[in-house]
Amino acid sequence: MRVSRRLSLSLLAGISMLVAAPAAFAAGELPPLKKKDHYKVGFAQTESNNPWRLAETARRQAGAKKRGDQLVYTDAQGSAAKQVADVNSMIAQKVDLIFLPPREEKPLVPAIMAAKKAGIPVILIDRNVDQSLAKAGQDYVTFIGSDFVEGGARVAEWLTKTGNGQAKIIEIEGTLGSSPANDRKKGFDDYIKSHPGMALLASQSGDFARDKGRQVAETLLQAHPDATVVYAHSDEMALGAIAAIEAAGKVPGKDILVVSIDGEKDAIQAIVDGKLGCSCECNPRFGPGAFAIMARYANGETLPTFIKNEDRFFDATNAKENVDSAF
Ligand code: GYE
Repeated sequence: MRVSRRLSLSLLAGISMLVAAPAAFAAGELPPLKKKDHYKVGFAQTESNNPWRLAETARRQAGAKKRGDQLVYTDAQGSAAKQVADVNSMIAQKVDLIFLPPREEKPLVPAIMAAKKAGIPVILIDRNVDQSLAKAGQDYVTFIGSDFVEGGARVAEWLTKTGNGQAKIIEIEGTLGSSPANDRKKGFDDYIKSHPGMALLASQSGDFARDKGRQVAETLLQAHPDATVVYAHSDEMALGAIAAIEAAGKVPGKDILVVSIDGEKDAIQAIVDGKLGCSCECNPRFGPGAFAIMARYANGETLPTFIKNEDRFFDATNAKENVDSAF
């Protein structure tokens, strides 16, 4: 039998495609997740130095256990470079899917692309990436988390109302280049821009950590003795700032009003104690929910590009009854 040259060429091309591209999906299309009873799932945590991260990890472990899935867990210990290496090692271990909170918006993009190329779907949780470099629904499945712009704006609105539109503010930002830090700043700063009495004196990163927050607050309070407010992008940094205010011989809640985000137990207690003004919740307990979303994806459902967590808001009116249930 004589096979035409054209046909044999296209057969060859077909075979080489099969060899070169193990993933059976077109460029720009997401890798599918096969329906299985149990999965091997990667979870590449950013760091474990605060209650928010610990609560998130615990819930993800609980979610895996509930479904009988195997969880491949890594902790990047505050390094985006290690987190990239962690994702690459999960790819080499052929996990079925990766849950990833990208520590910063840009450095994790190549790791997301590598997973896609290997045919492993990625679900971003709690932090997002730069949308000009990687896109939900195209490069990764979806982003599950809080609306950080809204969170920053909610704190700004509470502060504006509480202070009758007057404040001299020091802002302690989260991890530089991370989506919650970028967006919490945007939401807050944009809101106060339309209120001329709300002045932003200085803004600096405290890396979402209590001790760094304390150090930054100490420096900025010294440089701006007229400050009346500290806005911290996380409760841990707010608690650090409260310590710095007290060390400077001032009274948090009286001389300087501190406001923040997360809703962790120590912060809600600080509201009860009158040291913290408010905290907009950022719920870390969405482990089981994320696994349910993974199952929907395996069922072939097209998911929205952003799956938003609903967050509460704590101040003196409701802190007491919420201390015990907080993380
Ligand atoms: O608010 C902060 C944590 O990425 C949304 O990271 C999360 C943030 C959270 O370290 O406290």
